[in-house]
Amino acid sequence: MSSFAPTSANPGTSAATKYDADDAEFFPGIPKIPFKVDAGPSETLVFKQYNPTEVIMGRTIEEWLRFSVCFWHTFRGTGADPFGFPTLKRPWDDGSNSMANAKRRVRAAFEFFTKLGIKHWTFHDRDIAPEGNNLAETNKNLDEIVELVQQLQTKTGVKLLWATSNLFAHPRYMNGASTNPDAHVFACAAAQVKKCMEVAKKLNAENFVFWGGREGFHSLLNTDVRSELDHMAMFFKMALAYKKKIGFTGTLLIEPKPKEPTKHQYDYDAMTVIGFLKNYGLDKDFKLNIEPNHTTLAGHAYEHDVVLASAFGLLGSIDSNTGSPDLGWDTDQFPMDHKHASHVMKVVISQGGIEPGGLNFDCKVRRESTDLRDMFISHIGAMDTFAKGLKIAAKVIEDGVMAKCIKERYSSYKNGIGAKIAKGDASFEELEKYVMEHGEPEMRSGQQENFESILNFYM
Ligand code: XLS
Ligand code: CA
Ligand code: CA
Repeated sequence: MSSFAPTSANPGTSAATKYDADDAEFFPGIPKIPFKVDAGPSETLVFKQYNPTEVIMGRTIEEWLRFSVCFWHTFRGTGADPFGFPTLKRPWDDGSNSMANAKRRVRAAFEFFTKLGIKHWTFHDRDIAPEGNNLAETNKNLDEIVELVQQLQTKTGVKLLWATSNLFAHPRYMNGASTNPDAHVFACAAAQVKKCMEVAKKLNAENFVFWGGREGFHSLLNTDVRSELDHMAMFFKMALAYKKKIGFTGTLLIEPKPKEPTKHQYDYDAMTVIGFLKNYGLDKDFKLNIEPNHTTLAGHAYEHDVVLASAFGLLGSIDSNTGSPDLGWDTDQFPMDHKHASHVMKVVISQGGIEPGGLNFDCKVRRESTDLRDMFISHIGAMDTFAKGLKIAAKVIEDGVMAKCIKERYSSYKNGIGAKIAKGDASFEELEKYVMEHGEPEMRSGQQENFESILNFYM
């Protein structure tokens, strides 16, 4: 998660005026990115794999992938880290919290989406508009920016994949939002989500995300975990009630993450969230937004939570990024690994697509990647990675070799005693009798290396 704070790359400058004109160009010299079949390795501003109109398994690549740019990293990220000042200087951004600056960022973003050919975007309420001195002022700021956003969405055809409320940056949320021990803070979070949901409806958002960065604890000593979880469930119930009341049709998504910024977060991983939703009777109305960088932080394989969420019919959307395998924190890097992408796309194809969700690039360029071109190159590289991952996954599925091996591995549940177990018709007594009669099972190889070799064939 990067800088949401108004730290500035070039504080105090007001040289941004040339970007205030309606027809200002923010990325001069960068064309609309084309697909080029025979591009060489150093041609970076072209797609080499992502041909949006190519049809794979009955759908265009664009329809399968539903890419989205996130506003926070790409248009609010400054490259600041706990040890160093901002490094990313965007010429239109004077670092101020002014409305004029907020508008320039939004207009720069829509030029970026259009040149990249990405049809979706995502934002936090507080990324796009500054907080005012009180809730009424803050809402007014948001309304003003949303007007502009609405015009730009209409003009460009770019849609809002999801909106979310930033319930973690403001000091009032230091002890949590819906899990805060102070009910007054809970009320602030509720008021904020209420407004953001109205905005989401106005902008035709296809989903609405909840990420609980401060919903958790640093110490069990001062924490009543059961009350906090009950309150969080209550919060989600109110959000659902309000969604229905205003007729917002987007899917509600919860995004798991085990830690960072809080030591322990309640939405630890996919199975924890699924258990929570089932416990509080929310599993019919919420799905999951899975971010693989969070999955690996939870100690699982990259694709683990995508697989688990999908297995329970709850995979709603994906924040397609990656961590660094040799680091233990949330680096939000652009995904560049074909094998990882193919694992994810295999799940997406198998569940019949990710719509109304998508693949949101919750990714930031490294603080050392300071050129404006790097913003494009990073997205292009990740889009090509997922396009290739899609093609690999489609081949794996169409060939059916792996599926056949898996089917064979579980074939004992297809008839006889196995079929009875699977149907729920068997009992312990009957199974004991079965073992008495049939003795020890045969050793059956798990064939992990065989599966790995088959997958490598398609890479
Ligand atoms: C932080 C999360 C966050 C959510 C949206 O780690 O990834 O960015 O996606 O609040
Ligand atoms: Ca993250
Ligand atoms: Ca995310």
